[in-house]
Amino acid sequence: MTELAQGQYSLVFNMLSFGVATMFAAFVFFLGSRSDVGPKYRPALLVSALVVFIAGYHYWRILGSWEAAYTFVNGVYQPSGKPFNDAYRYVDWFLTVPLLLVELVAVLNLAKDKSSSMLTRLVIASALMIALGYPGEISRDIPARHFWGILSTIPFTYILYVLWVELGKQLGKESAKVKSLLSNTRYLLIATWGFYPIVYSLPQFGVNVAEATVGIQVGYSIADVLAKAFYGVMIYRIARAKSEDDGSLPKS
Ligand SMILES: *C/C=C(C)/C=C/C=C(C)/C=C/C1=C(C)CCCC1(C)C
Repeated sequence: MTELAQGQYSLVFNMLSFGVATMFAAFVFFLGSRSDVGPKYRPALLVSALVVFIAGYHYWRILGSWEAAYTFVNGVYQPSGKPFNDAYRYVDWFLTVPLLLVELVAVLNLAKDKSSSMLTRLVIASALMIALGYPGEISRDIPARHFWGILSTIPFTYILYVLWVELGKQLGKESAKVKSLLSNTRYLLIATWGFYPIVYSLPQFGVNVAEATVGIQVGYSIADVLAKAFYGVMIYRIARAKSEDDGSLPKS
């Protein structure tokens, strides 16, 4: 923990607060729009709602922990002595990352045997990725961050491989509209998920402690909003398009 300038402290505070607002707003949207899609696709929207609810709760707790960790003295934010709790974020990821993959597989509505084998592998790999990243995240020791970061990248690479290769095969079976939405969603997922290891590496790039602290909180918050709320909107659009294709769209 180190002293932060007023602007640095406030930037993190505002991003976390934006996180709370976006996640809860997305929760209301996903729940409310379930009736816009065919019954087969509703579970995917329910999972989207669950993800942003869990994230909204954790953002609320992270914001509280951030406030408690600093006191404003002589124009700067000094560490109050209470530790900032990084574990909320990792507990959040541990729950939401597998669920984000469930969302994607659920909206595709693949044959049962195919989807459950793919899901099991994706869920195990994502849990490993988060669990291996955590010891590095809470360490300010550079070699330790490298070590855990590299271990965590192994399951991460596997997830990208499954999404690219196995899901790629699925693309061919969809209508042009669904295909283009799915392809954009896949790019969104890869771009946003790829952002996390970069943010994680800020201390390794020699950024000073105050800037790394701010960069990590702001970077993860932006990535989370895109990877959870915005991604959920893409899942909703896929569900809409697929309902149109198979005629399961509710008549209005
Ligand atoms: C909603 C939260 C999401 C989508 C979080 C995703 C997190 C990752 C893809 C994290 C990956 C990491 C590595 C690949 C190596 C360094 C450690 C991590 C955990 C930051």
